[in-house]
Amino acid sequence: MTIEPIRRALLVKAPPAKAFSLFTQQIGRWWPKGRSIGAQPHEDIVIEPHPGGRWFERSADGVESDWGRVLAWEPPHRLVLAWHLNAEFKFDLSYHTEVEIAFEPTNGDQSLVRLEHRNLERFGAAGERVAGMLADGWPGMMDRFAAHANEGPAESPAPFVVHGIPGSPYVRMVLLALIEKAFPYTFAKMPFGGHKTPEYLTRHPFGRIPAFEHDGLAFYETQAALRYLDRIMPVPELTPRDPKAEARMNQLIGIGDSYMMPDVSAKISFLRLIAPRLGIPVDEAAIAEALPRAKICIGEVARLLGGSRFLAGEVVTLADLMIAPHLDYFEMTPEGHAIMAPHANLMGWLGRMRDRCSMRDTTMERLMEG
Ligand SMILES: N[C@@H](CCC(=O)N[C@@H](CS)C(=O)NCC(=O)O)C(=O)O
Repeated sequence: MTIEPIRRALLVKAPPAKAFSLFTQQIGRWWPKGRSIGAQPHEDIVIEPHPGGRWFERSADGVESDWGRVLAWEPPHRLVLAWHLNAEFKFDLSYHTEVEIAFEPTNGDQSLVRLEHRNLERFGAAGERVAGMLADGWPGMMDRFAAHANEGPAESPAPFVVHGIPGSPYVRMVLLALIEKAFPYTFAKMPFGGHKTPEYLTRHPFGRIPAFEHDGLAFYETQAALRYLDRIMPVPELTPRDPKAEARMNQLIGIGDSYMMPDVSAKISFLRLIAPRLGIPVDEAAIAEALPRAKICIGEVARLLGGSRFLAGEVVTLADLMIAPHLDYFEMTPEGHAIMAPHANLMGWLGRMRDRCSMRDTTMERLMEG
């Protein structure tokens, strides 16, 4: 027997990135007090921002009561939660129904937010009864969320502006961080060559991209932007708390900036992927000259990754966001593919990174479209 999922769709006056962030980071504020499972009303409700993360409430006396786990964390489009509450609304890992929330852009900076609570037959004999309770409960919850999103909470951040050119790995690194954090942003796209105009050189006297503006601050240097974003929007945390993992992250960021950029990206990827689009002749000697150093870069990143899921451990950090754009493009070149393919661990990591919404939304083609 299957039971029809509970579905609810509504419009909120916020683009998907903001709606996603309000849903996940402020759930403790819009979820009604007293409609939770702990002995005391909740003080906060937390959805940890990564697959496998906990979904739980915390009461004023610090007691945490689990609700479920994060199955998919794909800001700004999709969130899937495992609801591990049984028919009596008690945490029980043997009960597993799924709640999916999708955020789609609509006209005029609004989002269509669709919720589906499915697999209700897994409640067994209690399925119809629980489905009835959920069918009564979810609309009110979603209305509360919409009211919260539509009020435009005072602390809604000013949008972060990125000036740059589609296809630049460094521009992509910042866009990745913004999307991972569901932070509102504007991509001020320039044509190729725009970074050498007198107007742009006032933003970035070295004539590199990207350059940034946020809330009265104008600056450049990608690491500075990523570290700034990680301070002003600490969820999800992209800097490990463990000093050794942080050292590993910083080492990889250094490898990216000092060794990978000049040989892998500025030479091989640029000449193979960008130069032909711009009618720039491909300097084969420059590629051949860069290859031995590119091999060292790849060997080192693969060695440091080892058996971990991500570059500085089991969760994504700034290192992943700063290396993935270099290696996504490099792997598309024949030389890059040949160097990377033998490193199964690195290819597995690249696959995990390419599966993320942030990577899919920032391909050269996607950025050129918008
Ligand atoms: N250190 C800079 C590096 C930025 C950079 O090298 N950007 C490249 C594009 S990915 C660029 O501007 N290249 C154009 C040029 O060098 O003229 C940062 O971290 O932002």
